[in-house]
Parts: sequence; structure tokens; C-alpha cells
Amino acid sequence: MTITLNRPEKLNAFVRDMHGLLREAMAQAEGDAAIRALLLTGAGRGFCAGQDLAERDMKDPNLDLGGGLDASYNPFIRRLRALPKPVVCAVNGIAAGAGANIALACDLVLAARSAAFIQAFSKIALVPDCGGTYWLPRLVGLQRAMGMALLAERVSAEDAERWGLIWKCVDDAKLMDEATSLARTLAAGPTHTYGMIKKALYASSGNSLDQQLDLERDFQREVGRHGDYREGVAAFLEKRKPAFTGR
Ligand code: T3D
Repeated sequence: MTITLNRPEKLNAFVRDMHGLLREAMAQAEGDAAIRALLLTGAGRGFCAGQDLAERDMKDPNLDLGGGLDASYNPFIRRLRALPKPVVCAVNGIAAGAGANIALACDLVLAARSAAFIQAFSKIALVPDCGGTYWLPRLVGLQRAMGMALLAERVSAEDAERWGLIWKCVDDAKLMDEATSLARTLAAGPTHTYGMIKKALYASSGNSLDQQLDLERDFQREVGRHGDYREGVAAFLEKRKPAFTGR
């Protein structure tokens, strides 16, 4: 299933309606067992420029940006991370502010060579949100995370790949083919196991080695009882491609 952020004239900056549509799309991705991978991308020349800055009422003395995060962005980020299916992000152009951090919330991020990532927040005196302060230091180390957040400079897709911020930078013309092919490959994989791999990796930074070894034991016990494991081993021994069902 592909979700395309579609407000190209404003670089897909988020307005309220988009959150409603995203909620519906996520519910479909979560509920339909036939959907075994998700691809997120943007229409036009940008991926997403974050929150639409014209949408907030700057005269409102009770303006509560935290409330907005609680109501819309944060549930989306949580759902992306918790989705027990792989999420591929194809960053087709600029990813700024919340747009950058939504991309980084995805499991595998491909970016067009012309794309760039900007932690634009400090330019308007905000702190990075949508998980930025959580995964930036984990992905690129504290110094680069700090530079990105304080300076709000463009990080090119090539640097993003070199720094380990994203999986891969690809030529613009090849982005959608590569991302679609990656999502299709994942959709034919052992979906249940992929869900467990996500859970294990995302749990690891909060766990000690002992906790993580226990978690791996428990997860291996569970996936070892799944039909996809039997199919994987049978296919290996019979020298054929496995036909995983993911269920
Ligand atoms: O409010 C809350 O809920 C708090 C949460 C905040 C989360 C956030 O995301 S805060 C960060 C918000 N985003 C930004 O600050 C980025 C603002 N945009 C830019 O800095 C630049 O547009 C870019 C560097 C991303 C791209 O620059 P460029 O030169 O390629 O494009 P442009 O000409 O600036 O933008 C094209 C159009 O999109 C333009 O509209 P126009 O003049 O043609 O009618 C521009 O105003 C519009 N646009 C781009 N970003 C936003 C936006 N309009 C509203 N909000 C935006 N974020």
C-alpha cells in the first residue's frame, strides 16, 4: 500500500485534513492482512515541509502546540513505529521539520539524490518534534544531531546516507522504482517475523544486553512456531524460493 502526501503546491506541508486522511490510511494498513508493507512518499517536488505554518492562529493567547502534537503527529509516529509490517519511505524532495522526522520514523528510508533533510524547527524558534530528538542522536550521534537541530541546515541525501541517517540515496529517476521494488520484496517476506524484528530493534536502545537477549529468546520462540519459519527452512533445503504467507 502506498500513501502519498498530496499537497504539492505547499511542499506537502501538513494541514488538519491531511491528518484525518492519514489516520484512515493507517487504519487500513493496520487492519488489512493483505497489506504486508507500506510505502510513504510525497507528490511533486517535495516530500513534506512539516506543519503548515499558516494554519496556526498566532494571535491566539492559548495556542497550544503540544496539544496539536498529542492529537495528530504523535499518534501517527507511534502507529508507524508499531505497525507490525515494514514501512519504506521514499523521500522524493525536501523533507523539513516534522516532514524530516516523519521520514526518519519509517523503517527504511530511501531518498532521491536531489532531496535534503532540514531540522527546520530552530529557524522558527521551535524544538525538533515527531521523534527528532529521539532518533537523531541514535542515528547520527550527538554531535551531528546537535548540529542539525541548532543550525537547521540542509543535509543532502548523499550526506544523509553517509551519516547513517537513511538507508540509501538513489538517482532521482530511479527513486520510485527502487522504493516500490523494495516495498514489494518486503511485502513478499515473512511479515510476522518482520514485525518482531522491528519490535526487537526499536526496543534495543532502552534495554540492557541481558534484557535484549531475553527478548530475542522470547521472540525466537514465537517465530519458531510460525509457518513462515518452516517454509523458510523447507525452501532452503529444497533449493527453491520460499513462499511466505506472513500470517
Ligand atoms: O504547529 C505545530 O503543530 C508545531 C509543530 C511543528 C512541526 C513542524 O514541522 S515545525 C517546522 C515547519 N516547517 C518549516 O519551518 C519549513 C518551512 N519551509 C521552508 O523552510 C522552505 O519552504 C523549504 C526549505 C522547506 C523549501 O524551500 P523552497 O525554496 O524549496 O520552497 P518554498 O518556495 O519556500 O516553498 C514552496 C511553497 O510552499 C511556498 O508557497 P508559495 O509562496 O509558493 O505559495 C511556501 O510558502 C510553501 N511552504 C513551504 N513550507 C511551508 C509552506 N507553507 C506553509 N507551511 C510550511 N511549512
